[in-house]
Amino acid sequence: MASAFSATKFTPFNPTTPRSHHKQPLFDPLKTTSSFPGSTRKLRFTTFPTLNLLNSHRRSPVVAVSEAIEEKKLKLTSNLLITKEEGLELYEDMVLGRAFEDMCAQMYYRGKMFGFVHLYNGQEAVSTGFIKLLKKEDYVVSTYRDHVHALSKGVSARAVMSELFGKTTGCCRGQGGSMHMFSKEHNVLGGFAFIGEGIPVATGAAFTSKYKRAVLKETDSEDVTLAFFGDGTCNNGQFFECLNMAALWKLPIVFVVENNLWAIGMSHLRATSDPEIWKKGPAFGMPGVHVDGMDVLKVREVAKEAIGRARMGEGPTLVECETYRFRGHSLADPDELRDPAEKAHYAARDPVTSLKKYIIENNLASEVELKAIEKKIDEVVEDAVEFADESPHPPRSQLLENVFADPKGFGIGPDGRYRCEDPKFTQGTAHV
Ligand SMILES: Cc1ncc(C[n+]2csc(CCOP(=O)(O)OP(=O)(O)O)c2C)c(N)n1
Ligand SMILES: [Mg+2]
Repeated sequence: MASAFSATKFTPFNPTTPRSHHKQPLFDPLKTTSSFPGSTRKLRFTTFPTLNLLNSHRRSPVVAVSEAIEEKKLKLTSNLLITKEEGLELYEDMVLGRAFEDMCAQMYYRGKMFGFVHLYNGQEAVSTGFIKLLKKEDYVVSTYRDHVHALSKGVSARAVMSELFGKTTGCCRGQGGSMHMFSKEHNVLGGFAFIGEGIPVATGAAFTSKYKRAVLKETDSEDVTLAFFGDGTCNNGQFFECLNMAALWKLPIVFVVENNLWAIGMSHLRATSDPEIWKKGPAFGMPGVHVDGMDVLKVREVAKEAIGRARMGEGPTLVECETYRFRGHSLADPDELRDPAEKAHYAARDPVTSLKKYIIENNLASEVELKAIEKKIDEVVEDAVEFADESPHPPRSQLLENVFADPKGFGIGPDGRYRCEDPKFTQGTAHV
């Protein structure tokens, strides 16, 4: 059976080969427009002649992951890629993600949450397709759009909602808020507000796993790390540095790009020299794959192989999931910038509705069974809101806990007092 990655084999561009030997015709910026895979938009190249000459070699075909899946379909006795149990698990997780975020919007506008809140509606197939394949010990690193990654990894709706409400029962005791979901128990290493900030953290986690296995000889250590981040973040230096390190040290990590085509109000096509992000994998010596991020089954197929590679010690993979966010960048964004036709194009490909249709059409489960899941999830989300609402606020003293800097610069002791106020501090005998 062909590997989902087989089409990504890296043929290095040889700068000594005369350009006329390359198969692609010379690129004429005035005549050519090319569409980004799946996008309703056309790429518009700027007309700098030198730049275009440089770029003329790079229009290789995008990996058609779907072909690998088609092939698998043919070889299976039934036409199904998933069992009933798997299908229902995926559906439940995606419905949870969607219902949770819709409830967040309501609670935000009712003044129950503070600061920025970035919702994940539309991107559920990525979180579910990847995270539901993980073991508890595996790591997940997210961005500020992190609620659903935490939920998929098993953090309870109560703990995530309470965190959003700023309550003590939240997964960070109410101190992190929407952009900083963290759970030691579930190895969710955080949402990160600065873009790209989570990628080195994820690379560090993967390095730990590799170090345990290769140096400390802990042979049972085969944990995998998933780093989720957006298209805009791929223009950030940390992305490139970490791809390099991960490939160099063959780290057990999957870089999952959630390409929703926008970075706040900046179109991906306007911001990136080569919009096909997956191509940056082979540039660093790792497979790069483009997958339809609105189709949970396709995401899952690619995720299985990438996670499997990482677990087997075969190194990192870069996966670009083409997806779309159904709401504004954050709940403070009126979302007036994006073209209604583009929104409609992706709305018609809603990943939750698509999976439901697939399950019913393939007789995996009945409408009644799926309705029962939706009802159950509604109750889970209602319960999370009630729980969060009734939970206590943290005490004011919590503000000074876990603070690594203080106005005087020497730290705060366990008694809550400035260490520099301890008379022993200047004698060098204080316990710091
Ligand atoms: C280092 C840094 N620079 C700028 C910002 C402001 N900022 C917040 S979100 C964002 C866009 C990120 O877009 P993308 O990576 O595509 O993620 P998406 O929001 O689409 O999920 C920017 C520039 C930031 N948070 N951190
Ligand atoms: Mg984006």
